[in-house]
Amino acid sequence: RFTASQLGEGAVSQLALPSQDEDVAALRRLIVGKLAYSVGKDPIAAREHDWFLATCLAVRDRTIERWMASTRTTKAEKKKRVYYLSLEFLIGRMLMDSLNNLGLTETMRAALAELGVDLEALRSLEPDPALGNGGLGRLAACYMESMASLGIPAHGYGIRYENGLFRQVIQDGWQQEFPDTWLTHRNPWEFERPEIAIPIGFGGTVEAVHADGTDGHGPAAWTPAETVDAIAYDTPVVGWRGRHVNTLRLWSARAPDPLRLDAFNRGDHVGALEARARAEAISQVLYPSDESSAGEELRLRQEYFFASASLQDLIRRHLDSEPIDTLPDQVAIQLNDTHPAIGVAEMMRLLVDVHHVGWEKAWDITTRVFSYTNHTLLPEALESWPVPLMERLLPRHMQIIYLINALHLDRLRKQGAGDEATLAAVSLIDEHGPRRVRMGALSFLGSHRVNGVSALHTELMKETVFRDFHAHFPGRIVNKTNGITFRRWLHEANPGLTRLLVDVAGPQVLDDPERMARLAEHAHDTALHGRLAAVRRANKERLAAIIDERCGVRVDPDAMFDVQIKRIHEYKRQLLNILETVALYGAMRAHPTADWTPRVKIFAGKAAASYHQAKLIIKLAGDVARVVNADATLRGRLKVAFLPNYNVSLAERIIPASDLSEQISTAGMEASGTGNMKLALNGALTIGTLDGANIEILEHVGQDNIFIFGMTAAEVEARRAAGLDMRETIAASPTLAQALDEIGSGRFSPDEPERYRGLIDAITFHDHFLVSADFDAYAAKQAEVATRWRDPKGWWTSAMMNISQMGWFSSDRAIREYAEDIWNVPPGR
Ligand code: 4GP
Repeated sequence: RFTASQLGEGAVSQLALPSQDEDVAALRRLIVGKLAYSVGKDPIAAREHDWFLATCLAVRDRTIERWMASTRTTKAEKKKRVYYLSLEFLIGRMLMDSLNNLGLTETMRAALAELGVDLEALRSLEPDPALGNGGLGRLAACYMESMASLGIPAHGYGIRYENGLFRQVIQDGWQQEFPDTWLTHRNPWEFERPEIAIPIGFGGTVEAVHADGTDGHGPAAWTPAETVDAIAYDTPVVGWRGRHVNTLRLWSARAPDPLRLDAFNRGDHVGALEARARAEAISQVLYPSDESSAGEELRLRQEYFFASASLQDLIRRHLDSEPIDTLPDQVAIQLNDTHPAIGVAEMMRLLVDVHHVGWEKAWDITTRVFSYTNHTLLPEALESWPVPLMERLLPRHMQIIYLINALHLDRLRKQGAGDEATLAAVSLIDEHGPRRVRMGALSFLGSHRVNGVSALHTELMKETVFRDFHAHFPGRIVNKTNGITFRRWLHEANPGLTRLLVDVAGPQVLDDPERMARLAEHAHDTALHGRLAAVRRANKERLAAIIDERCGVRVDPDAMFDVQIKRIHEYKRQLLNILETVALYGAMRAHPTADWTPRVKIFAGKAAASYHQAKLIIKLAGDVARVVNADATLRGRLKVAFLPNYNVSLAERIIPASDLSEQISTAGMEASGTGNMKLALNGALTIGTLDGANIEILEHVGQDNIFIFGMTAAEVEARRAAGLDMRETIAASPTLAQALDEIGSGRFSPDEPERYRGLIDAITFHDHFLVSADFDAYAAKQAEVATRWRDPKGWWTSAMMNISQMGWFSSDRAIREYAEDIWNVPPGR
């Protein structure tokens, strides 16, 4: 009933930019030129990968003039710049994103077709740069895109990891980690800047310059024992409609001397390279966020390396045209979590020691420039560094931190906050046990604004980790609920839905997502339901093919696709979902002829390499999948699939094909979530707890269009205080008891019946994540979901309501809020 174009063949940008695209022939000539002169290949000999490189280089060419124009305007108009410091940028593939934002997708498709090359084939050749672990890194990427789209002059600063997040392979049900070699075929998007080599020091000694009368506030001379160069690599980030282009500058570590020639000539070939290997290790691997002590020193080296390089770089840029004291008028620096927090001390060092600014003035500049985003309340993620490590690696910074701390505590004492317990709570040094520097406290003190990423999370920050800071610095903590870029997560990922929106709300919807609200007026229109269902169906067929290919599982695209995609973590409670799957399976076997709603349970996500329990949960998902998928009595009405190697491009395939979005974290633990937004934007209904941004999604879509269950954050707190032995709870729920018993007794792991005993015992005797406590509420909600599915009119009405109300969750809205309340820059178009 629907045309190919309604179902999403072809690019969305074409709708808005029908004629101004440059012509196909010019683009074709450009590609052939790139192939010859930059890749060095004759078209008759070129392989697909050569065409890929030539195409990317051609697209990159199309951004250059706009890039330079953007920079020129920023300079000429002395616009304030935003610097987004992040150890992670989970940018994903860039070809389709750039084409889409430049309005060139269809022109490119035609140009390549004339050359006998298929754009879709090139799209899948692109490596997916995984320079981040999860939500925090993906948020940084969405924000970079939105800042460019809004025309806010911005630079992202991070590390150019040779190896991003590991590639996940499931072998025998277990997760295995392999290096992710995204750079082997060269990266066509970046410009290497070997001339920008910024020296970064480590270790060594410090001497006061004029010790007399400065009370420790004066400059010091630091002589590092070791120096590593930070080399810049720049990638243009093009905004929507190509109007503005910003820069993502990633640093690569290089040893100043490639080898020790004397050692090499003596025959010690490996020893000659040792210093180099040590230096370059800094940008070798993305650090696994959930690990703590192993390789602690390398992590600190990474953090200081990129923070120092970025600050030196931005100060140099500022001093090209301005004196140092106008820095806060021209520069806003956002710390993406505490990873760049050492930047606060580094800024003080650069100002006081290098640029000869007095201490007070330097502190004033620092706090006006910096602001800090917190992304998690999990204690293991709140960074702190052992004082002896800091003293050895960053001796001058340790002095500076002591002085910041002394002045801060003095000020509080003067204000009458004398009691030592309070002072200990807000000290930069944690004195419980071996002394450590608290990076959250340093970030807080060094910033004029500290933000959480959802309304609930921000309130919890005020009540928990930053309670004492909040009491002394009221007003500093603000909320900035996360957002997602609709260019990638709607226009590119779901062209069929985008066309529908354009038809209903007009092409302006592509620029103004709040216009999606117009869809609400048509929420009951059954013809539109049909069209939405057809778009979803086409997306599900594509996903079904992927599931078949990667998991060897055949699924029915007419079944409900029930999806949980995110890092594997106990607080995210994939286990709750699996338990309910086991319970459902039991019920289906008990009543095989009942009228069950067909479901496909889809999981994807990586576990931190050292996180045993999370890896066991992956194994369990696989074990349950094997048994369920092989059970013919179900007649295909329940299938379970764990899709390996979850990454940005897989998310782009799964999300538009999802019917049900699982957002079931223990309340109070998921800071915000952004997958929840992506799924709702694409019309999936959410089953979720009152956690993170789920609460705000509920407020937008209304309680009839979302399935909320379970304990609130306050109830979780109370329950934890009352004790976590769940034997009574389990005894009161026969369904739960049976599911636990089946897993614990080896029904799904006959080869090793005791495999899950520990997992089940944990839930039974010390259920920190309250899986048991929320099970019945969750299972009951799932039954409601199944009933709603059987009423297509009700289901699609809710889906339309979800889509229509998601405009607010655009990262453009979030960035405008940062611009106004935090950075003090004009909020852009
Ligand atoms: C994540 C949070 O877990 C997630 O709720 C949030 O949406 C996201 O940051 C972006 O703010 N945190 C991390 C992390 O990824 O490494 O702490």
